Amino acid sequence: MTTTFPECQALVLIVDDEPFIRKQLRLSLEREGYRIAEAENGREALVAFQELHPDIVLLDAIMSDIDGFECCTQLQSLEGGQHTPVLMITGLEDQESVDRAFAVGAIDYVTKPIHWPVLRQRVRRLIQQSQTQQKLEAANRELQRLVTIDGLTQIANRRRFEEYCTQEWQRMAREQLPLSLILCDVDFFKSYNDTYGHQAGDRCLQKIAGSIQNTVKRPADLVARYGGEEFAVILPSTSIEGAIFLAETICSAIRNLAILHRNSLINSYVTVSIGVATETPQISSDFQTIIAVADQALYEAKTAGRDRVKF
Ligand code: GH3
Ligand code: MG
Ligand code: MG
Ligand code: MG
Repeated sequence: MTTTFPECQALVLIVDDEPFIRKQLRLSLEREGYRIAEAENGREALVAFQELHPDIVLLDAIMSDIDGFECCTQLQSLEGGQHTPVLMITGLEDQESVDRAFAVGAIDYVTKPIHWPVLRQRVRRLIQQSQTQQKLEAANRELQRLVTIDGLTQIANRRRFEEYCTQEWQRMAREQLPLSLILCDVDFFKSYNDTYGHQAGDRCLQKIAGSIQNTVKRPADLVARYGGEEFAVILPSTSIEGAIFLAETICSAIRNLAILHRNSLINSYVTVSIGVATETPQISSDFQTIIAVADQALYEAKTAGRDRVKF
């Protein structure tokens, strides 16, 4: 009884200079349901690999022009090359050839004449392993995203903020450039929740996060949710003047969102208070000092009447 494998939609690239071998491989693997592409030398294989992104490469060792070993070496440096299993199928049985095949990146090795039931299982297992590996890597990337993004506002979370702050603080110390920090706190937000409900409060935070993110243009600048209704912007290589300008832009952008807040004690809309700090770090120091300075400025913005920037 022949079973068809579930991963059979996979594309197999067969590379061999002997047409008869290619034909045999094609027929037996097509029977399993795999899709097949062929190349008759190393050069063609490299082109086909880049165009077709196969799930596995079955590679002959001895071929004219680029041989299997050289081909395998070059495959590793192509996009997706590290993730695609290469199975060497060759008449060479000596230890040196086997060692060399593994050294250049082949993941498995079978010798000719081909033992078909074994080849079938090897191909199947290599494709399965590679698919599992890719799912795992995708899951890891998603996990990495989830641990650094705030679920409510979809901007960086506190963890990411601290990570990035540490990194940029050290970079600015090395390059002796100023790092600026903006701390932004929503005014009378407790009473906003009390007036409109917690869900409306959540939507308000989403709008504010989006608005801050929109005002920040440089890829190196990071907008983060620093606490409940507090946001932070890290601005590497930015002077105090640049940071104040951006803070003023954020302050008026939030005011101009015109989110109604009838119990605000200063006007009828949601506003924010902002503290700004700039420092050219010393190698031995850490970023807590700049946070303390920005926090103090934020406190001054609050006590001076809110809806404003202090530094
Ligand atoms: P101030 O102008 O002095 O900043 O007054 P405030 O009311 O904003 O300050 P306070 O720190 O007393 O209140 C912050 C409020 O933010 C309290 C808390 O319920 C609310 N808050 C924090 N996180 C969230 C959240 O994720 N969703 C909602 N809806 N509210 C939040
Ligand atoms: Mg050959
Ligand atoms: Mg607060
Ligand atoms: Mg507040």
